[in-house]
Amino acid sequence: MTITLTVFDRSPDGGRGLARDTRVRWALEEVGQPYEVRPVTFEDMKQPDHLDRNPFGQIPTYEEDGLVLFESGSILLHIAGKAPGLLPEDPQARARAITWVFAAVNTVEPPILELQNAKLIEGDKPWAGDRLPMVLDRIRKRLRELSVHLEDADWLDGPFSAGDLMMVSVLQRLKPSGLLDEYPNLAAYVARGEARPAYQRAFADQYAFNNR
Ligand code: GTB
Repeated sequence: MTITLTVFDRSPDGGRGLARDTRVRWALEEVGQPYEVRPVTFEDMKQPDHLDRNPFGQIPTYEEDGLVLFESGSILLHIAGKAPGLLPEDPQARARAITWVFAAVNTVEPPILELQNAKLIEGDKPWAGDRLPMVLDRIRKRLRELSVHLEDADWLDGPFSAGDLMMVSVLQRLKPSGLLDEYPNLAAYVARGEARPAYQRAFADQYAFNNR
């Protein structure tokens, strides 16, 4: 069984690990599953071959024995469901870990993505200066809430899980903004995730790939 991920041929971040293949690589490393990558350019992503894998023309996609998946959250849950290490056995703890994956992509990630849009896409619009503080407020609200929940725990709900993997991946996008440092327990939480050997391997592989 060969697993193949599509990844940026050259990630625009030059290998800082911010593209969404990193979270999938990390999950595969956590469960000890080898994989191959298929690089695609921005042009390739919009061609029929890739649109068959992901109708939205994005990376990452995941192929395994004729199964083709897109959406990093769905891919993560598929990987986590097949091997021990990312989801607890206890049904209630498992359901809570899955809840945290959704919280990461559905509740915390959207305002963070808005910040990228506000800076990179809308930065030159006449109203950009008025909008930015509102976007920052929405992010701070989520960070405050998450910080209160985490308190001084290592992970969101007991042992490290897929929920932490996704939440750390989502929060990493904020590092350049400095916002994360306003919440020291969240900054430490992200650092804890990044210190995991599986993350280190995933990061090193995507870095080497993007700098080949
Ligand atoms: N909801 C989907 C998922 O979770 O898988 C979103 C997938 C997605 O946004 N993929 C992006 C993509 O394919 C790459 S990760 N974009 C190309 C397109 O839409 O045409 C987003 C990303 C890109 C670049 C950086 N960077 O350079 O810092 C960071 C994150």
